[in-house]
Amino acid sequence: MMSGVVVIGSQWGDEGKGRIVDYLAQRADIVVRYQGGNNAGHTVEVGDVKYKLHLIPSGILHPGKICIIGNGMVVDPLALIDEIRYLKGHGIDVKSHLKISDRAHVIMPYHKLLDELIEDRKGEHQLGTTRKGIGPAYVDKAERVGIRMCDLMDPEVFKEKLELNLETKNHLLEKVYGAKGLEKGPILENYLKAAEELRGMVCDTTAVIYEGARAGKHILYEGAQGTLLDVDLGTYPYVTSSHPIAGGVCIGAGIGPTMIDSVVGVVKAYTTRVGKGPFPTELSDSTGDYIRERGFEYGTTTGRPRRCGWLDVVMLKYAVRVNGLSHLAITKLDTLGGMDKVKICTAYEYKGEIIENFPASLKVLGECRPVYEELPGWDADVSNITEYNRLPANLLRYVERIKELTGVDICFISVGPKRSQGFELIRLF
Ligand code: 2SA
Ligand code: MG
Repeated sequence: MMSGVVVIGSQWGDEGKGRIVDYLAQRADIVVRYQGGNNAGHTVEVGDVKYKLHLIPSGILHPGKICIIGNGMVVDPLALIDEIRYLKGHGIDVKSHLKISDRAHVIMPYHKLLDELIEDRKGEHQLGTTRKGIGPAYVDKAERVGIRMCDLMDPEVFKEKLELNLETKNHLLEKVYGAKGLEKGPILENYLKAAEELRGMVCDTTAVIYEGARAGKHILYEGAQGTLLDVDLGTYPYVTSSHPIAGGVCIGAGIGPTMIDSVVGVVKAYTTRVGKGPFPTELSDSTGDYIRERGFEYGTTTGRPRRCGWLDVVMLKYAVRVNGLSHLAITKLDTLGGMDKVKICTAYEYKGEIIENFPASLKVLGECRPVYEELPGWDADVSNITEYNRLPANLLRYVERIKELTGVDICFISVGPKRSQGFELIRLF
């Protein structure tokens, strides 16, 4: 039996990680988020309720699990309080189960403002960020001027760090961006009030995880965004500022690699991307619209329509490699139903040559043309099938083909968002 299982996105995010985490969380004791912040949008359907989570691990939807916001995350305290209230409104008690790392960085109002101003100023070179202040907060962390949760918990330290930051941030806002600087008073008041509400949950989460692991507890690490949005290994600069890949778990949860037993890459049966940047298999036609409408491909956080395209195995094989994936979980196979043929991109054509390696250069990636393999499609409506053996043969053939092309075992497939619409093929916990 495994004790540390990682779930990451193998594409550009929105692969359905929330759904896979929700399923694995049944048998987990602790569920940990290790990077990103409320830029994430994890949708989980339980009964008639469609939960949208941004900061709190999806494991919170199962009673009794310990959920952790790891040190690698950037936390907007006001957004977190809103999310705690939202869940409370659905009868979910967060406060007694959530632990927030005292080392996690705090998203400040100037981070959000800068995210807006920097994006607007970039014009056509915009990244298409979620404008939640994620990038600027990680910049401050790397620049060593960030404010951490432990600082927020100490009014004196917080005030001092806020003053220091406002001096440089206001200079930047006023002199470089021609915006109005921010006042200290309201920030201090709102943030210190939030601090009191969160205080009971802030602790050294590395100890909770380590002691849990030593006691044989099952620990699930929940990635946000996806491999191709990783600041090191993604389609830079069209990436987020954190490490969604499996390697990010060690840093962002504060554990060693010996504590990870398996890494599940969540793969959507096709590809989507929200935000800018090259996308070789993008379908800017009626097939793309068909996928968007059937798959409800709109940003969970921003509502933006997602760009849709065929499954890209060149990209997926890259994700297999940089995450060391031990298993794949394939989601949203129902969305592709009702088509005569479905396609899988198995290589790229670049300047008349065939390449099978995902390129680093965005200029090269932008000029890559997908080479497709065609497979027969399956019925439009498969989401009411509850027995694996009754799934259409062509759907299973598609799944099998992904396994052959990647050389990775498939542990789970899903044909709908509900808990009953998933099939476990290999048990991890
Ligand atoms: P940011 O805000 O600095 O992290 O944006 C940088 C890039 O990362 C992308 N990004 C995402 N891509 C897919 N899903 C995300 N979460 C939300 C969702 C997004 C939404 O679940 O749909 O609602 O729009 C997510 N978060 C960040 C982003 O699009 C930029 O390309
Ligand atoms: Mg999402």
